Amino acid sequence: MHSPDTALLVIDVQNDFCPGGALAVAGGGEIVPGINALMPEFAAVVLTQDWHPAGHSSFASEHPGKAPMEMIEMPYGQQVLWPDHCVQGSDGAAFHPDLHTDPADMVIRKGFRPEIDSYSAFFENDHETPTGLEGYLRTRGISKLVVVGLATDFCVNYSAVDAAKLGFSVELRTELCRGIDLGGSLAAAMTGMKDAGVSIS
Ligand code: VGL
Ligand code: ZN
Repeated sequence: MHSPDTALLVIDVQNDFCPGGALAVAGGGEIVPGINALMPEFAAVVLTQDWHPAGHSSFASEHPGKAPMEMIEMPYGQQVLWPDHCVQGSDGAAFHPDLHTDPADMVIRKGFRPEIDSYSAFFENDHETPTGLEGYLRTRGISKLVVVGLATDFCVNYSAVDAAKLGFSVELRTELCRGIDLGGSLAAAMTGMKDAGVSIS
């Protein structure tokens, strides 16, 4: 059992990020049993859920002439264009069927504003619009986080780095994460997390 000030943060373990899904991460489903097994060790369990309206601005299908995995410049910076994924209420947006959701104290949804993407569990991709998770954790007396989930180089990375910047003590369990690895993004994410003070185990 971890101390009462430690939460497990489970990022985007949803059907669309698992094999067969719209934005499948290789081996995405493999991490589910290990994550389930960890849950009882924590005073708090928080799940995030990528939750986009149809026609979200991060979807390549909204940008004529653009293909998934191409980059564009958005008012808030560079944005990868994704295949349509995690559309609100769809099967793809649902949690992996084997993920234990009953132990979750909190499910936080992100990416619901049409004009901006949100990789991090804490801030949208402008790095300033909060999701409210920081306040939730602090008012629960949580100061330490163990982070797992999908995808290592996007939502897990952004969440872990933001958490460390906010002053949480953050540990990433790499065996319970899987990455997309787009043009070296996985190695860059690992370096970025280490530089931000995330402990990698
Ligand atoms: C994610 C790309 C787009 C993730 C979410 O969960 O890492 N990646 N939306
Ligand atoms: Zn998304």
